[in-house]
Order: sequence, then structure tokens, then C-alpha cells
Amino acid sequence: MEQILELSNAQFQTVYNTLSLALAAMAATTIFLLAATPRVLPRYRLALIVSAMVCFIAAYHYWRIFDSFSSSYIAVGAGQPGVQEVFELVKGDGFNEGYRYVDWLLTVPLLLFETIAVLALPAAVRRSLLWKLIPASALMIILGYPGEITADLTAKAVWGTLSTIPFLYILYVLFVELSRAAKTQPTQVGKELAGLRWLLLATWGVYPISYALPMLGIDGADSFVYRQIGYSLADVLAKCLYGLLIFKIARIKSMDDDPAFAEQEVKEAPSSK
Ligand code: RET
Repeated sequence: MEQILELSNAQFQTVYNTLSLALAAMAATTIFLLAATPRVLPRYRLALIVSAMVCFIAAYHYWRIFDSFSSSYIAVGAGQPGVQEVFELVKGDGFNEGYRYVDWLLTVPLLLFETIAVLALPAAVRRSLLWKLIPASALMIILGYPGEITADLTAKAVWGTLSTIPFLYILYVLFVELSRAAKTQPTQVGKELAGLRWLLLATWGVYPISYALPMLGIDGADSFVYRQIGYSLADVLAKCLYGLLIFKIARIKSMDDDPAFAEQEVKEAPSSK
């Protein structure tokens, strides 16, 4: 893995704070989603629980990533007149980028699962979609990993291209096949689902771009910092914001399925007191 030997103070602080922000967002969303399960019908709770699991797994990995990052660099030159403070890589294991891939290997299939679960589709349709999406997502992450940890740009391009094949297949299944299956959904859900898919496309697209920065001529410490920001912010949107949208869909569907539940939920709102 290409290790960055030196970061400026600003670069170190930027990565440090971004990782910290992601950790806080993941932990808070986990609590929110678990606490929100009674606000949807039991048939939609699995989707919320899986979404909370995704955020929990990510919170754990961000804690490990944060820990790995903050112990990999040491401040030198602080307080010495005329010397700029910088952060140098401590000799040893270095910063472990592998945690991200372990995280994605677990969370990406779960994210796809929660997307399908919230739609409460007929069992046969659900099974067929999951059989396509889950193996493809695992393949995408596994093929991307060797390219992430190499400093050789040709190898990076080859693995990146291989990983893009299952990535495009997932988009095809979500945009073409899922659209067909989702025709039976209430109109409001159809709209939310369209939003969900666009969020997915916009955030998932950030990962290959962040990965490809060294091939686009941005290298060294800058590439490292942009990649950490790209991956972290995309993770917050793809897991936390996505989870909140799943909650919204589950709630709309709950109200739509059961008027008595809708009535009770509305009565609880302070505005109707
Ligand atoms: C890699 C390697 C280069 C090619 C492609 C990639 C795609 C990664 C994606 C990751 C999504 C992660 C998510 C995590 C949130 O839980 C592996 C960077 C296409 C799409 C959604």
C-alpha cells in the first residue's frame, strides 16, 4: 500500500476531523434507526434494523480507521522557531486502508438487502433480485481491493476496470429490473424510490472517482486527503442519509397499508392536540 510519509498540519487535521465526523454520524444514525422501528409496521422493521446494522458496522470501522490514522502520524517540529509543524508517518504498520474494504464487504450487500426489503415485494421477485445484487456487490469490492493497495498505476487500472463490471451490472439491475418490479408500489413510494436510486447513483459514483484520483494525475498527499474525504462523505450519505430515506419509505408504506396505524400516528402529532 502506498503510504504517505508526510502530511501538512492542515492535511492531517482535515482527515482527522472528517473521520471523526463520519464516526459520529454513523453512531447517531444507528441509535435513531433502532429507536424509530415502532414508527413503522412490523413488516418494514427488518429494513430499518438492517440499516441500523450497516451504520453500526461502519461506526465500528470508523473507530478503527480513526485510531489507525491518529496513531500512524506524529507531529514534528511543533513549537520550534522557524520550523513548520508537519505530521510524519510513524515507522510500523502504517495507516490501514483495509478496514474500508472489510466494511464495504459487509455493508454493501446489506444496503442492497435493505433496499429490497423495504419494498415488501413478492418473495420470488425479492429472491431473484437479491441473487443478482449480492454476489455482484461482493465481487465489486473484492476486485477493487488489490487495486486500492497497489502503488502501480497499471495494476490499479486493471483491477479498477474489473471491479467496474459488477458495479455497472448492479446499476443495471437497480435501474432496469427493479423499476419493473416497483411498478406495483403506491405513487408516493414510487417517487421516494426514484430519489433513493438517484442518491445511490450519486454517492456510489464517488467511490470509483476517489479511487481513480492517482490515475487522473492527482497524487501524493493531496490524492490521499481527497480520497479520505471522498470515501468518508460518500459513506455518510450512502449509509446514514440512505437509511433515513429507507425509514421515510417504510413510514409512507406503513400508513398506506394500514389506515388505523396512520390514524394513530397522526393523532400522536402535537399539531393535532
Ligand atoms: C471500487 C474500485 C474501483 C471501481 C469501483 C469501486 C466501487 C466501489 C463502490 C463502493 C460502494 C461502497 C458503499 C459503501 C457504503 O456502505 C471498489 C472503489 C466501481 C461502489 C456504498
